Amino acid sequence: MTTLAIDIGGTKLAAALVSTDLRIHERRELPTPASKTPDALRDALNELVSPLKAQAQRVAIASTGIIHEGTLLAINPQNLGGLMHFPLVQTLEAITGLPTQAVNDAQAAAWAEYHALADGISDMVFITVSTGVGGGVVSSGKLQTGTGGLAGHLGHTLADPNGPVCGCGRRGCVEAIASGRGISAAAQGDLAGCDAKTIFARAADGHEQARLLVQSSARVLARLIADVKAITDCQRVVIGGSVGLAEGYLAQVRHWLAQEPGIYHVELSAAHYRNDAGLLGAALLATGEKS
Ligand code: ADP
Ligand code: BMX
Ligand code: ZN
Repeated sequence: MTTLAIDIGGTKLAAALVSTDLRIHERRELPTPASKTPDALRDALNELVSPLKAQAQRVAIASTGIIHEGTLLAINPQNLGGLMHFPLVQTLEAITGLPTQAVNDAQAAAWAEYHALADGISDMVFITVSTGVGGGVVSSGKLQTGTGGLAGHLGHTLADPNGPVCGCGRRGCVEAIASGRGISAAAQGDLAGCDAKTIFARAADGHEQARLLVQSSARVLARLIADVKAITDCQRVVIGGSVGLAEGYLAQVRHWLAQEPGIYHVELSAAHYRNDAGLLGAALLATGEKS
C-alpha cells in the first residue's frame, strides 16, 4: 500500500509517496499561496500532487490549522494569508479520487517522532517552531487530538500579557513572539521586512538585533517547555520546524530551560525525521494503527 502524504504548512506545501515500510519517495515542495480564497490553495495542491497521485492508494494529510471532521479551521488565519476555512478531505478526494484522511501537522509529527523514540517513553510532546508554533501531545502512548482537534495547540498559550496581539485574537501568545512570523514581525530598522531565515543568518554574523530576536524566541520556547513539563510530566520534548531545527537554536532553548527550577527540566531533542515528521506521521496514522 502506497500513501500519498501531504504536509500543508504556512510557508510550504510538501508531498511524497510513502511506502508501507515508511520510506519516502518522490518528495515535492511548493510555496503555500498566501490568499484568502480557497481556490489558490486548491490549485496549488492540485499542482503538487498531480505527478504522484496515480501511484498511490490513499491520501494522508498533515495540515496547519485545527483539523476537525476533515475540515481545516485556522486558529491563526494570518499564517495562511487570511484563509480561515478549507474543506481539506473533500478537496483532496476530488483531486485524487482516493480515500483521504487529515490531521493537524504538529499532531501528525508528534506521532512519527513518538515512534522514533526509545522504548520506555510513553509521554512526549512535539513542538514545531515554524511559520507558527504548533504542538502535539502523546500521553500514555496515545496521541491527543481533543474533542474538536484543538489539543496540543501550544503556540496559543500565554508568553507575555503585554506582548504583541496574535492572529488568533489573544494578546501575547507564544506564537506571536517565538514563531518565524513572530520573529520577522518584531524586526525593525535594517531588519524590517526580513524573514526568520534571514534574521538567523544575520544573527550568526553577529548582528545584535538579530541575535536578540532569536534569543527572545528561544527564551519564550524554554518557558513554554517548563509549562508543558508541569502540565504533562512528559519524559521528552522533541523540537521541529525550520526555526526549531536551525543551527544553534536548540542549544539556546536548553540554556534558558536550565535557568528554570529543576522540576521543570526535561530532556530535549531535535526531530529525528527533521522536516519530514509531518508527512511520515500522517502516513503512519493512515495505517490505521490505534493511537
Ligand atoms: P511550514 O511552517 O510551512 O511548515 P517551515 O517549518 O519551513 O515551514 O517554517 C517556515 C519558517 O521557518 C519561516 O518563518 C522561515 O523564514 C523560517 N526558516 C526557514 N529556514 C530557516 C533556517 N534555515 N533558519 C531559520 N529559520 C528558517
Ligand atoms: C498555528 C496553527 C496550528 C499549527 C501551527 C504550526 C493555523 C493555520 N495554524 O498555530 O494549527 O499547528 O500554527 O503550523 O491556525 P506551521 O504552519 O508553522 O507548521
Ligand atoms: Zn494565538
